[in-house]
Amino acid sequence: MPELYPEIEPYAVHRLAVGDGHELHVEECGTPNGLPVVFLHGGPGGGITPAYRRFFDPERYRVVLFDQRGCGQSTPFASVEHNTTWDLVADIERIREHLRIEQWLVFGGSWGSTLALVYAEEHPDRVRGLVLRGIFLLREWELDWLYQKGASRIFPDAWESFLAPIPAEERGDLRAAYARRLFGDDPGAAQAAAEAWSRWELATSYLIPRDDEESDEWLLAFARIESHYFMNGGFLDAEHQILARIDRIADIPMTIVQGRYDVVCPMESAWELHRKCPRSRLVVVPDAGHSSLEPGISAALVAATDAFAR
Ligand code: STX
Repeated sequence: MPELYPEIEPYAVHRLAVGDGHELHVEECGTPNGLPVVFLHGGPGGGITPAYRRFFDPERYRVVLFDQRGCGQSTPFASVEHNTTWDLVADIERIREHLRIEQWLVFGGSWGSTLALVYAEEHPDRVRGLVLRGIFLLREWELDWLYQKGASRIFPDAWESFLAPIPAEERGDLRAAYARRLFGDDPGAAQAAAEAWSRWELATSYLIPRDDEESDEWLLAFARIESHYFMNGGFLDAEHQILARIDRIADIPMTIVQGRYDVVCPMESAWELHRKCPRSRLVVVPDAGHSSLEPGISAALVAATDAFAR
């Protein structure tokens, strides 16, 4: 993938106890005295992978990546106890303070864009800039689009597999039907539900289909944590919270990268955010869907972080 920087290993790895029994896996890559950036992954529950280190020039950036509560190498695994948007915002601050960083660039896609915006609105003085991709504002229509009716019309084949674990009489509220299985007392049913849930999202993430090889553990954590957040409106105080508070971050430089054919997070949200932030720059990638690892999206993200570093 020439559009990304070369693979690198972290120069430091931390385990940070953040309270409530949670411990976070935190990595630092690149240059210790470089420009600090924090990477916020998707899902919630998606975790980080080595490819995510490659959006940043390792000679110019000090890159901080971490697995959010309950996923990746953070523990306890797949836990949704004490796991809310506000816990994650507090964790980002704990990481920043632990690493003695005053201000940083905040980089996030999909759910990572949601969390980046909530964090920036709570702590605008800590944010030097925002690079956001596949904008997700966690409103009811965005959840319905992906998990009830909308994306289903574009991917009717994959949708059949998403519906399969749920009997017809429960399909009026698919998120609730899934939550009952993901958090019920039948581990086999929970794992089967997790697979169907997570594979639906992977199937809809790419313009050109890819085969993702995800472990059973990854499928379970991703589905459980997403379900928990989406059954609770992302723990936001109001459905339209992010846009209602957008004036708090009006002066922060923002680049938005959006795939034209993003079916997971349709471009309407990116457009609304751009319209509400007159100083933001919107880069629409004409031949891409949702994933940050699609070539056009990766190239636009690297161009955005390069521009911030200059
Ligand atoms: N979830 C959107 C999201 O953040 C509604 C997301 N979608 N797919 C992903 O994340 C992975 C790339 C982690 C699979």
